[in-house]
Amino acid sequence: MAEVQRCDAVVIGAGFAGMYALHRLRDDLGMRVRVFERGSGVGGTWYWNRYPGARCDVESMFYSYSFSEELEQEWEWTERFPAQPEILAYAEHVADRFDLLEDITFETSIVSADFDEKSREWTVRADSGELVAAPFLITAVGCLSSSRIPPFPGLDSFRGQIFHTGQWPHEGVDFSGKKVAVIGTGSSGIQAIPKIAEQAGHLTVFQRTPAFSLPARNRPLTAAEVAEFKASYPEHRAEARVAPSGVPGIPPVGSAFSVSDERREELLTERWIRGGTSFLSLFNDTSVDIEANNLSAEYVRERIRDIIDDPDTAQKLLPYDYPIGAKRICLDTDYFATYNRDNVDLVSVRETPIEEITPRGLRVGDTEYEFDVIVFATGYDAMTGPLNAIDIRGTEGVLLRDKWAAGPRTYLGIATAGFPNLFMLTAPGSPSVLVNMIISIEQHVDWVADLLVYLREHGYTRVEALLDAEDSWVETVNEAASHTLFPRGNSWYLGANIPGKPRVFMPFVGGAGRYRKICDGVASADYRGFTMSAAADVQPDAAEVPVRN
Ligand code: N01
Repeated sequence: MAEVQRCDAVVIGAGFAGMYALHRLRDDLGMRVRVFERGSGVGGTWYWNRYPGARCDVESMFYSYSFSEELEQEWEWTERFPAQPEILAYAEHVADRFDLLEDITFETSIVSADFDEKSREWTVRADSGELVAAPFLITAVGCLSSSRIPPFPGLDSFRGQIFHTGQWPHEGVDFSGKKVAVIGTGSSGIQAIPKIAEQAGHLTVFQRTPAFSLPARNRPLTAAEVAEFKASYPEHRAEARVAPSGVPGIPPVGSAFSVSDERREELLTERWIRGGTSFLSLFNDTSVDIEANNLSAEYVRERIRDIIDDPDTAQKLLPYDYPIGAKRICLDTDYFATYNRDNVDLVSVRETPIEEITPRGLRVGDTEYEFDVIVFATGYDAMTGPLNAIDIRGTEGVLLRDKWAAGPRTYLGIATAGFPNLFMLTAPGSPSVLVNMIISIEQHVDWVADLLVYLREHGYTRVEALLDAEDSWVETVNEAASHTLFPRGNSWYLGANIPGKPRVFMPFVGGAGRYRKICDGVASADYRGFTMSAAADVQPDAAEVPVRN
């Protein structure tokens, strides 16, 4: 039996959430923290997603930590939307600058975590066999970190190379002269396809559902605009923290029906030319009214028809299956134009799915396609996948994944009843993936840090979400989504991309600003909805008496 190491908090994951949690808890609260990370470096999503074209769709100046003025002043972003290598370099810089590496154990996955009611400690077990006990467990496992290759028959038989965009080899992939397949046309596929097409001998894209994609219009940032931005960083950050999307935007002009057809076309064109996701927030009813939504959707379809030379290919690429924005909007650079290249073909697998992977390629109906390389851009078991992959056992030995068998249940998207002293950063029930992730992460970590200080000041050693508070929050999250068009897309937000996964809309759609207010309100009401107690409150073998709710 391995010896149990002890510390004050265990953090799982060294992406942006885990790194900031380590810094706050260790450097501001003086806690002894151990972080475990399955990769060999920091950066999370940006460590794994090294596929060609990988780029963030939140602008650089906002997709960065705000906790350190020195950091935000010294780091130089070079492009409007940061590319993966630059974001990874930034994460590595943060790790060095704040001496994070010494407390992170790399290439180590946590396989189980058990809460012991007597000692009020979590004991985590790593795949290395190491055991660590700590009063607090913080998961920073990411929302999109369980990559998924559909279980096609014959997968193992393929004689060429297979890659998933979310597990890209560090040394890169040379597609020169090769026959390449890309399966999947979500954000990852849409970014990778133009880059792969530039290099490959021939590229065949297998598309099941055509996606809405907007031009990113990425460009280098000028020194003058960076300097101007940095001069008023505090104001920009303050705005970002309360903005619905975690990025300050231009306020909507009103309903899509409040302007004439000509004016609407003009406004949509302005946003299309501007690039980025602000196209979707032009009108205040795009995400809630299907008729209004269809006006923006049709504008995008028209642009696709304009761009694609071959009418049959254009027809296949037109997205009609869901309202624009109901699945995560994609941003691209030359995605649609790529289908005008001679070395690119599009195969729709909507009616006739991919039946099997063969030794030479893959088969759709009676047709076998031959490839040297197959790239799976087939997405993730989102949000719950990374948490459910760990055997997390709360009180009475209940497994988190069993508690969540019919869908995730949390209080505020951060805690769950029956799992004391567990904080799940950007978990289901929080805005997370619907807003600027760095804003979500900083808000969660700061909120948890404040709660830990509160516990310490009051001598409490145990904190747990109350079931009533959790039920009511789950209702709030469902209710918020039900007023939008989000449930009409078969998205990973809903778990709809995984056969058999419960169909539950997981993120909170109320926006970053509103959510922050709710969390702050809970904190200032002495953490309403949580029960807390001191160790001395518990008599041996007596039921614990909650001292607060
Ligand atoms: O994954 P996805 P992703 N046969 O799930 C298809 C973030 N991200 O990695 O739509 C054939 O969106 C599937 O088809 P369908 C961002 O939040 C951000 O692209 O289910 N096809 C779909 O086309 C994003 O939303 C950035 O019918 C199959 C694709 O695979 C999230 O990550 C960049 C199939 C999966 O799309 C996930 O994006 C990249 C099958 N059996 C990612 N199974 C930026 O910041 C699945 N598909 C810009």
